[in-house]
Amino acid sequence: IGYMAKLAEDAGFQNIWITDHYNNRDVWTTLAVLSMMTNKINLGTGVTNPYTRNAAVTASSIASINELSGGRAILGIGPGDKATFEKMGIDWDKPLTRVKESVLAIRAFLAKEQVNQAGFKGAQMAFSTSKIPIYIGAQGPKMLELAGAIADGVLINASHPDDFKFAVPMIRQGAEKAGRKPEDVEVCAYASFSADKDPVKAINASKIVVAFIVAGSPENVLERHGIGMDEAKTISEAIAKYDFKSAMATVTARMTEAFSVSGAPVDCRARVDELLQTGVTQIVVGSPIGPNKESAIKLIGKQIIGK
Ligand code: F42
Repeated sequence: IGYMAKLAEDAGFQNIWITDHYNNRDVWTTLAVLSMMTNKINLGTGVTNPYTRNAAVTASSIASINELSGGRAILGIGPGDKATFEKMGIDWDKPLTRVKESVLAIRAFLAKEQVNQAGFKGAQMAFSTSKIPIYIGAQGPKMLELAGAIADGVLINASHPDDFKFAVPMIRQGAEKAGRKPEDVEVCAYASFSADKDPVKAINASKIVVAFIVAGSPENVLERHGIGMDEAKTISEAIAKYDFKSAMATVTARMTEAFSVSGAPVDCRARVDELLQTGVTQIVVGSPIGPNKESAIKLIGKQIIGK
């Protein structure tokens, strides 16, 4: 991962976002290593949550990464992944309230204030840090509005302009209601991205990721992209049986178009431009990146970022 991070930094990427799922590699260990192996790229949690980690501990962790990296840390935090919480025996109680209270508490911790909110009773950090931006991972209308009201940025799991035509006005509404300028909130498209010189290879590489997105999408999102519940059900059933081959075979062109930015660099660049027109300000190159990650990072640097 250190090698890939350095490659991304050299290719001109500005931020690295590391996911937080209990069953995958630990986000803080990874960010600590990346802090030491990179020089200028920003490093963020994309995204952690207030259920598996206490907000005071999260404040200490992100402040430590900020110190290790020379001020390059960004905290991404969201309500978390419901499916994994069920398996961990964690109650997903009032996620909106929980994210809001945690963001405000973490901000207070990072300002070295004594914290007496969100259940804390006078807790306080013993060390100071420079300002760390806080981004919220959001999908639902209320979470998007909350992000507009209190966050420095919002990370949205989507790849198609239509999803941002829905999301951006909600973020702006949240910002305006809170008396902020909409442009104070960075809008990041956390996209499933796949680039290759050969567009067919690029699209094929995105299919397994797209299959999981289709299976996990709510009905209104599928409807927005003209995908039937029956089609999604076929894919979910194949995934439930670990039959990934059938799941991928059932992924249609409409699905890859809706749920990924994939193709030759020129196709990806055209989609990036469309996304930027909806009010998106940052594109996150998410899984799979490309059929070959290493060459895709270089290709994206040269032919997409550099254009
Ligand atoms: N989740 C992870 O666990 N790990 C990751 O690495 C990760 C990355 C990531 C990146 C981008 C991104 O957009 C999301 C990402 N996620 C990741 C998922 C994220 O944590 C959330 O699961 C995802 O964004 C879905 O959240 P959501 O914005 O749809 O919010 C949920 C909670 C929701 O239902 N929101 C509703 C809404 O309209 O926004 C509001 C619900 C509400 O109002 N609840 C009330 C409250 O107080 O919370 C209570 C209502 C009641 O009656 O109890």
